[in-house]
Amino acid sequence: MRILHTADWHLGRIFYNVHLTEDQAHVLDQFVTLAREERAELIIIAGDVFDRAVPPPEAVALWDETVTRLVQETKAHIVVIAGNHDSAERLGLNARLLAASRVHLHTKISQTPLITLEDAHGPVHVHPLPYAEPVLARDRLDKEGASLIRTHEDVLRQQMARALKASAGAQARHVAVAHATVLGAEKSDTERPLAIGGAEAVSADVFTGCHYVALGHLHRPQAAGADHVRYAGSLLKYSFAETDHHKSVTLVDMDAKGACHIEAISLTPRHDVRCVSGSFEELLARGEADPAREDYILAEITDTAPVYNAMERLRRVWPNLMHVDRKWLTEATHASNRFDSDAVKRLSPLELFAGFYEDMTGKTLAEADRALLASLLAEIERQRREA
Ligand SMILES: [Mn+2]
Repeated sequence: MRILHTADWHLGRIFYNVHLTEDQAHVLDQFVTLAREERAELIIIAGDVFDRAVPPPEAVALWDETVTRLVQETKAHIVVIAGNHDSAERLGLNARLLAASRVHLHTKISQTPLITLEDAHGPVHVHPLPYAEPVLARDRLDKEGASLIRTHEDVLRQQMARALKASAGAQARHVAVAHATVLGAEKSDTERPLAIGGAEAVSADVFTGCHYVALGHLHRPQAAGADHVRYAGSLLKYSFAETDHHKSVTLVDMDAKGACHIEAISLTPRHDVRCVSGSFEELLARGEADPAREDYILAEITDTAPVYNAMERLRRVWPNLMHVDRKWLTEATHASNRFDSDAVKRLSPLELFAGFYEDMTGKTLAEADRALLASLLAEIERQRREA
């Protein structure tokens, strides 16, 4: 069976005030072409289809267009699960009707986690395991409280047990689809944490008995513990923490016994996401010579002297400059944290401001400015008392 595995589309994502819908449409067009040309039999989207529970209309339209094209232009079954960013109810709209059109939307944990497909070698059992909070899973799967579900791993163990029970006795190949943090994989700061302090991590052995595990949630394409337990990674680079990722989708050829040949295939984004660092003058020159000036750029300026209007001036060379970091300012801010909080509380607003001014400019606040500030603070205090 030929499987095309992707995840974390985050349709409707806004990146520094830029709606990424056109960027997403650009790679999804390539994705549909790839699915058609590679003759995928099973297309898996492993959660976080949308970036938000209530996605903007243009994101919904892009989803509608892409799913319709996948159905019309391929013969594949399309299996979709909900991730932690998706609304189970909204993503699951018309799920029972769409199943007849080869679109299998598994967004609710109460759905039976089994779709049985056939290829030339026999059946393949696909187990979609949508994301659910432990407290919700306990309510839906464990009403009598017979087995306590406390962690994300407990949820997935319970989901896998139901999946294997539903396909009991079948000597078949199994594919699981899940949205989770599986041990042995590397996070990238962009994924919204599922729980505090590592409690979200799931051992890969919950998927024992599966021949391929199609994962979503972590944005870097990678294997988790074993080659056949794999994150496809996100559709695009969704933060400046992901600049070194090689985004791809995963093409899997599963043989008669369930052994998988795995290949990562890159799609070409409309804009790359990059960081550049140097003095303001260096960056201006580098931008002039940049063959990819339309990319999404974060610029770190190393100058210590103030640079007037850096953002606007750098945008003349990089029109999609998203943010300017001033290295010295960031470091100065860290240095100013040397005040412990008790000491800060004992300082008057005037002393606090004078300290801040000195940290930022390297100069002491002039006596005239100090007097002006004192009178302003007194006026604010007087108005506050009268209010
Ligand atoms: Mn996620």
